[in-house]
Amino acid sequence: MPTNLPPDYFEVEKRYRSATSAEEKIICLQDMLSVIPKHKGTDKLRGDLRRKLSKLKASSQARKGISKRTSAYSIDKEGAGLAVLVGLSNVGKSALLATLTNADPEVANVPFTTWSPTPGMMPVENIQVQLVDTPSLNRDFVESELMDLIRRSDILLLVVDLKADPIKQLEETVDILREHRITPIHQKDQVTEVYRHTFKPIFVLVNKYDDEDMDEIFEIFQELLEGAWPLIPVSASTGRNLEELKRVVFECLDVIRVYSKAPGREPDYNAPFILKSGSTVDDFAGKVHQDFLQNLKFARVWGSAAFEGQMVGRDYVLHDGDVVELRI
Ligand SMILES: Nc1nc2c(ncn2[C@@H]2O[C@H](COP(=O)(O)OP(=O)(O)O)[C@@H](O)[C@H]2O)c(=O)[nH]1
Ligand SMILES: [Mg+2]
Repeated sequence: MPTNLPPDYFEVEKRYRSATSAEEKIICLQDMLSVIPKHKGTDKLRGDLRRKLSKLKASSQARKGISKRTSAYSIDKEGAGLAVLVGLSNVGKSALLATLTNADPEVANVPFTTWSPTPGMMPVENIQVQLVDTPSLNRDFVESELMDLIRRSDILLLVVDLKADPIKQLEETVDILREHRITPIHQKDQVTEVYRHTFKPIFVLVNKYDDEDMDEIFEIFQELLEGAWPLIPVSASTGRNLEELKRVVFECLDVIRVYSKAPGREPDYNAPFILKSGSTVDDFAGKVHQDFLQNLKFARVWGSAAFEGQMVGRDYVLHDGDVVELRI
């Protein structure tokens, strides 16, 4: 690296390193090239940058040919929330998706078997949560679309392998995410430029916690981290602790299940409406049908109400498990 580069160059280079889209990278590379002084000492660097630039331009052109819809990453949100499995290779992301959902991803003891994201639906109590398996993170090649998917998610499940230096894996995974300004929500107060970051609830799934033989190793791992991370030890192979994982995911989504009921009829407990915690009768009416939202006179509530079938107004705050009869 030539030593006599102007400070502007390093500014742009920093932007380049944290750029997440090809377009952004192209702009940064062009800026870098424009601020580098042209002399013998910078020939090599300029050559490298030009090569990177033309490669990026070619691939972004090729991508523009395909419509955005066909991208494997344009996964439509379904169910009560979106949880994304991320981590280095071979930690068991695909194995977890396979045991937790109806999806059937390829699981293999070779690095980088998964090349595109695979969604599945994970039943949690009586709702479905969307779970997506992703290509293993690799510092040398991070797809911007993967980072976008992570930004769209409700929960990140960062998977590490308890049998293979989980501390190092955790650090490396977090570093890669941080390079893309994706920060765990519990570390928000450690960040100065808050507006530049996307904050996500992140849980560390400590996989391959197959049986009691792994308890001690897990305890050591836990002690070394000194409570800095919310950990959930699990095993995709034996199913150990997967119920706890589901419970945590459900709790983190911070949703309530509300059941609709027609006058004189029983509610359908298999088909809850999913609302954010703190939602009101009005929010519920909007989910059921626009007609209800516009013409609602009152509602009756069973569950959280002072007594069964109490009449409530539009701004009544609902609770998980409430049964609501909307009247127009
Ligand atoms: N012992 C054990 N092995 C596992 C577990 N989960 C996955 N594996 C193995 O780890 C390897 C990598 O799994 P895979 O799901 O493909 O990892 P990915 O690269 O993160 O998707 C495979 O050989 C799996 O059989 C687990 O809970 N316990
Ligand atoms: Mg995989």
